[in-house]
Amino acid sequence: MSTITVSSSKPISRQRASRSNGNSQPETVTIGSYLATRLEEIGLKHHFAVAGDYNLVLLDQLLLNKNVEQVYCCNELNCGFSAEGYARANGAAACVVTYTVGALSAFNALASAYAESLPVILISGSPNTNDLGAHHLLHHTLGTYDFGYQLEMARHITCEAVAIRHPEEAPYLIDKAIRAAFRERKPVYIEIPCNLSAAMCSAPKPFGSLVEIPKSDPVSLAAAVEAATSFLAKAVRPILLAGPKLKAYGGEQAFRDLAEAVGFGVAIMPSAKGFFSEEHEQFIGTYLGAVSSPGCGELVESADAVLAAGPIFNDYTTVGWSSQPPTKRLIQVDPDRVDVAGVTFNGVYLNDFLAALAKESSKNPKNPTTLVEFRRTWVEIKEPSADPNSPLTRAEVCRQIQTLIDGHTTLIAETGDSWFNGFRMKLPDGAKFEIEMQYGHIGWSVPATFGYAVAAPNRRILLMVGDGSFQLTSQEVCQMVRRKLPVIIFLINNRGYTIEVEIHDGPYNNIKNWDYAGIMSVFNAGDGDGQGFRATNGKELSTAIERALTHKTGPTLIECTIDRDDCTKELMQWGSRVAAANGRAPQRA
Ligand code: DPX
Ligand code: MG
Repeated sequence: MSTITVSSSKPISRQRASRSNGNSQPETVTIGSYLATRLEEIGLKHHFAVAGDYNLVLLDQLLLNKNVEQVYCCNELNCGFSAEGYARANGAAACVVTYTVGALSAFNALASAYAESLPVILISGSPNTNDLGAHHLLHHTLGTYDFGYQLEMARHITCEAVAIRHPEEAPYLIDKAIRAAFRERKPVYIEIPCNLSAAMCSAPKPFGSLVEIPKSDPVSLAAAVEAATSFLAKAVRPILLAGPKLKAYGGEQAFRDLAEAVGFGVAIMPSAKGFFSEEHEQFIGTYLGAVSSPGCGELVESADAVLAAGPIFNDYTTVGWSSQPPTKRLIQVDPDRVDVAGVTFNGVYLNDFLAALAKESSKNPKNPTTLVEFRRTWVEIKEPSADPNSPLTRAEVCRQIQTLIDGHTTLIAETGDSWFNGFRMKLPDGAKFEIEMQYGHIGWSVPATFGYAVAAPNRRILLMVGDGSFQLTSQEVCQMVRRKLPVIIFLINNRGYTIEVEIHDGPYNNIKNWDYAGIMSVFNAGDGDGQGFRATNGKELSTAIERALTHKTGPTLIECTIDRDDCTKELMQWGSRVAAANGRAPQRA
């Protein structure tokens, strides 16, 4: 079982103690101070915030803890996505917003954290407890006497939602929510009335260890391992498939151990890119049905056994339902259950199962059949470099970005053709890849990149984002300027929603052009040091990249202008299949 042990040895600022036990440890602290201590203890060095009168006292209280820095965002949607990005780099995150006008915007990002299995803690200020039962109408609400709707809404997009209504309950409810976030790898919601943030509650007691994932039922685990072992032993051409849930549920190392124990070829799903080394000798590529990387799709689809660890088989990842592995050939390992050819074993956790199966499999001979076949058929495809003075193409942009990716790089790919460009990139060991493929909210990547960069300032952070996506959340680039983060943004300006063009075209896919390179001077506004460049050919792009690499005091945005129809062939094929799935006739009764 993997655990996070919470440190209690670090100096922790506890404020406004009313009583002391004589050991300089206060017996009571403010609720805001209690929360700050817990955020520090779970490993946060920052939390994200947008101010509003329902959370101002809470923000004051959080500021008193000098070990967790308050980081500001332009709006609450971005604040939530910044926390989501921070959680990707740091393991968990928190953001603080005001009631309804703020929280309802943050909910969209919280739903993303749910879909993407990230423990994000959303804290919302809320009305004064004196008003709750007093038949008072309050600002920032629906203009009714109902103050419970926000909590109710939060319940649908979190694994735990709590509202503090009395100081005595605060320690219990805060700890309950935080533990749930770590246990379930999902977001949680904590509501704190504006008059309780500085109210006193019991001081934090040691947190001990945060149990990430509960222990499997031993009988069920043994039965699942036995069934899987005999299923795989009978297979002639078995394959392993790494899925996007592998990382969140702590299974990366066990998956690698399993791969090495069985010797099969190993494919990854696109949003599991980076979860299994692309330099490993068993790596056979990215599986995305008909648009898989060369040589990979055929092998996965002809395999007689596929063990998929933490997969998400949705309409996008199955390319419009054209490539879901059939149940009778599939072992599907989910976070808390395992299905072996349609037989379900419950109470079995992903990391336990993979570790136990690796141990058991190491007793049997390896089966490298799919790996041998891959090596026999695989041909490396190299993108040739373009004439530096001819108009910029998508392929040339990707070729140049690839040269920047080393073991300290994180590549973040926004929804759009950036997905497919990202899938094609080769990741050396140590490089990371971030994508929001289950939720797919365009605009996610700009604030998520900001949050990621706050958490990981020493990585080289590259963002590939389309023009349409950028228009949703572009303000957050100003926070990169404010904090002098040397993120490099490749803004692919193809004058529209090209992915939608490939699914179903119409006038709604054309967007207003912006001066994207020029936007940086708006954000610099006299005291910032961001750089903006426009590249219309390969030479201009390489010059802009050179300047970006030496610039350490702010972000660089490189607007890459390409033709509206210049997209990957994968997007075209994928788009037509997704369109066919969307266009199916209604079922008859
Ligand atoms: C939409 C998408 O310019 O990328 O490469 O040109 O497609 P490409 P852009 O960023 O355009 C993105 C656009 C409009 N999706 O093609 S993917 C629908 C959509 C969504 N999320 C939200 N609204 C609409 N995914 C919040
Ligand atoms: Mg576009």
